Amino acid sequence: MDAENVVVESPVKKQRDGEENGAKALDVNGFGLSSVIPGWYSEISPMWPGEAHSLKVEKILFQGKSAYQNVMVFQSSTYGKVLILDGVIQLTERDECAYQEMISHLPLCSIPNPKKVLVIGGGDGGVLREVSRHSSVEKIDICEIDNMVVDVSKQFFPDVAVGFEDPRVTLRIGDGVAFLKEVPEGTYDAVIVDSSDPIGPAQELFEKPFFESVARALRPGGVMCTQAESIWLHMDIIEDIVNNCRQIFKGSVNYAWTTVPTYPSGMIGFMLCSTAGPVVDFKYPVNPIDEKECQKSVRPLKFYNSEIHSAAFCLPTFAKRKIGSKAN
Ligand code: SPM
Repeated sequence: MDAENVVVESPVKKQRDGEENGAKALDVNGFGLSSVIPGWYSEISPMWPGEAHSLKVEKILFQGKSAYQNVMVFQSSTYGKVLILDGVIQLTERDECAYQEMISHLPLCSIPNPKKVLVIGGGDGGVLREVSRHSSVEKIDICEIDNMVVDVSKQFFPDVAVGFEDPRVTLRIGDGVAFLKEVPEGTYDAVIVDSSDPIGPAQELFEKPFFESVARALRPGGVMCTQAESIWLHMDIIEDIVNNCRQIFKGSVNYAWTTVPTYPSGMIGFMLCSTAGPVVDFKYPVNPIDEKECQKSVRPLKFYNSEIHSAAFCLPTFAKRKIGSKAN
């Protein structure tokens, strides 16, 4: 497939900008024209109205439709291969480290000796790759709803999907919400929720009943880390998440963030919470990753280190005013 104009509209169930539908948001000049440059992929969605990050497309490698979403992979000219779900960039080969390493090591380096870890979503395998670096971990369960994401990642992103090769990993294809309801109370030391945005198949992963199930599945002093959107774009969503987590998790509740150049606004946040029990101070990692352990792994860390761990919890003033007072 040659690179032509690539515009994929996101199916949005929950409008947050008052537009009636995605098409209206695309009609930027009254003539039904979008601001797409031929041969470029532009990420246009009512979730980030008025802006669209673009990447030059060298070649479209895969386009498919699963039972849940549209799946696309293309070769970009500057960020390597790119995985798109329902028109939204999930990862690029160049900057995926900044997301996968942080969503995994922020929680796992915050508690001593994590042994049992659950990943919800994360079907590309990148979080598994990172969790596998921890030698204390004995069991890694993953529940991903969409088998096509797993297959496409194994085919096009071997350095990411390598996470599935660890013998400690058990993959279940299914609904993470339903899976968690069946998990015996207190099973996991850590639950990592690597979801897409709160539209389409991931919507329930941002709602209160889901966080209640996560808290139930954790042992006392266990930790959750979930994708928690951008302070530049989605303060309303973040405030909802913080309010819900504050009510449910009786230990610590903190927001951290990382830079991801190919995500809208160039950053994305994480909500880190712990259940009542041994105190977890997320800002100061008690379980640093051993350099030697990392060298044994598939590749050295590219982004995470103990300094950036603590720095990730420093918030700009406007965000501190909104969420800092509610978190701790
Ligand atoms: N393992 C990588 C999967 C990535 N999951 C999160 C993707 C989020 C994409 N949207 C970012 C929008 C930021 N507001």
